[in-house]
Amino acid sequence: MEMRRLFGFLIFWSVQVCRGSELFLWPQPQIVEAIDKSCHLISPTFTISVPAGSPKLLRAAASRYKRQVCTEKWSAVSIQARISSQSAQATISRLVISVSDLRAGLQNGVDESYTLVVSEGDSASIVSNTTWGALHGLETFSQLVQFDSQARKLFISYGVRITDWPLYSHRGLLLDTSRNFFPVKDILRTIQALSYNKLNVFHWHISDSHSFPLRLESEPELSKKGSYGPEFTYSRQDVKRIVAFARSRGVRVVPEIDAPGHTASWGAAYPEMLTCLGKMWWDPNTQNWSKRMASEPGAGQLNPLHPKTYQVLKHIIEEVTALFPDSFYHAGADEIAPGCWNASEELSRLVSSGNATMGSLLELFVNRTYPMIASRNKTVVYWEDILLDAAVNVSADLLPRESTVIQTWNNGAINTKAVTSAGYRAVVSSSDFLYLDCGRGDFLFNDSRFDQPNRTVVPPSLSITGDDASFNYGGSGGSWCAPYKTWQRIYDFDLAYGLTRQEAALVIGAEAALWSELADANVLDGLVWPRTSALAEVTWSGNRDSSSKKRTTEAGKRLVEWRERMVSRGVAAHPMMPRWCILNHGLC
Ligand code: CP6
Repeated sequence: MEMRRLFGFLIFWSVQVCRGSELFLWPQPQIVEAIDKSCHLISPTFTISVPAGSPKLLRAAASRYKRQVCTEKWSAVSIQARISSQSAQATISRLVISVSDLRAGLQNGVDESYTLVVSEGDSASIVSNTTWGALHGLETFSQLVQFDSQARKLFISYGVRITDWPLYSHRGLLLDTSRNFFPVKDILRTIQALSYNKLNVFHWHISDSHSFPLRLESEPELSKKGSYGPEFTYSRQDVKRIVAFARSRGVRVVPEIDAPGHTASWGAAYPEMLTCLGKMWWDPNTQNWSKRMASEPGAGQLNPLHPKTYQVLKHIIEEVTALFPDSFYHAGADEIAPGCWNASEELSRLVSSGNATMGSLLELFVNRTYPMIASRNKTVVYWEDILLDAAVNVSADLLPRESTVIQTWNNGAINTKAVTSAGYRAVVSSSDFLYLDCGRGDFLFNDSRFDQPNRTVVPPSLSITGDDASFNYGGSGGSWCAPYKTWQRIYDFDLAYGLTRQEAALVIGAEAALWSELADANVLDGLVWPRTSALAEVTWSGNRDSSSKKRTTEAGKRLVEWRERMVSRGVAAHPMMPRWCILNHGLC
């Protein structure tokens, strides 16, 4: 009897260590303590319990994640990492969530931390301060689970304690729904995937020069005339659905109605409030035809002297700030074209007589519109151009630092330094690292050199890159911001490069951006994932290991598996290598 017990004990220990106990978490948590590296089964009666008095969204999340865990189909593809069906002995039958403050709202800076323990008996636990931290804990828990397809059993890596919190409070993705339309279901899938990656901001670049897809009660003409058609619009109901879906996944929706530039689409309803609508214009300053930006139909710019401008904006701001509960409202103000305001006789006369400058015209616009937004209790987000554009900018005195956030996009890290050294909070969207649309040459343009008689080969001289450079169809998707930003480049990016400690503290986070001149729902997932996952880790726990070395190679091994897991969850993420490479080496 004694012998049998001892024998059993030895067998127990010999199979206790979990083959392939490597964890494949994304983003990597801040602190992972692997206590005994064993693996357990998920019990067939597995349940997740939430605190009494939990909001509906936490109860819904618990049942969503229970289903996610119990129907998991993914397991590590790498042979070395694959889990062994022999090694599990005990089961996990419960995940218990406790939250100290169930009422904390979803907003910038809310506590998102959590502690996840899977090492005590048959019960795992998540302890967090807020609902939002608990959601992250659930996601991490689900990533500990794998399915052994041979044994047909669910395994969980056991013996881990994870203590986790985000490095940056603002971690997002911009999606442009003006150049091409994205159906609601694709937006919902994207938001779902944001939450898988612990990203917490969906920056919705709703309108631009090409189309105005948002149906507003107070301004129905804008989308009626300015959208691509009724089937290419978002109703108020659509917006509410998107906002509620996002909130239940810990994702904020920040709306952007870009103005005063990038507004040609408004002109379909109200041509009188725009300058330089729908045509190229002669810029007397540069003595040249103005450049069209971002494949614009003519950028279109709101006339800061026209009363209609403020009447329409008042309606838009009132309705949009009410429709979107988030405390951030993005007001745009990027790429204001002096030539477009000069195209108006009234404006150019004012400027040439010395009674106005481009900057003072913008100040006029900001003085009228900023209070409309701030009075609705919103933090106003602007593109960096409002302060840094040499030709058209406003004096910093105009923008209160406590209620303004500046989103940078030019000049690598330099403009982030300019903005934060001026005392503003910054969201970093450097086009050199975070623009997902760059470096693809598929933009349709006319080039008669393709149509030569007897043309049978593509001579090396017909360089698409060279043509791209000479064709002015704007940045997005074309060569202007080439090359294509690889996941490695994104992962390698140091958001606060060259900043003092004080400046760096003003960087609240970053956003990857998908401008949609060359993107629609057909290619959405592949352009966004897994590259935005790279940013997710950079903003959640950083791109360095504990000895401050960049951890790109290690991250790559996890990211390859994370890409597979995202695909198994219905996100059509771009492949990173041939499956052969994942199977045999983990890397090729
Ligand atoms: N649209 C708007 C765009 C861009 C910006 N604003 C853009 C500019 C340059 C590149 C990519 C995108 N298409 N409204 C700049 C913030 Cl390379």
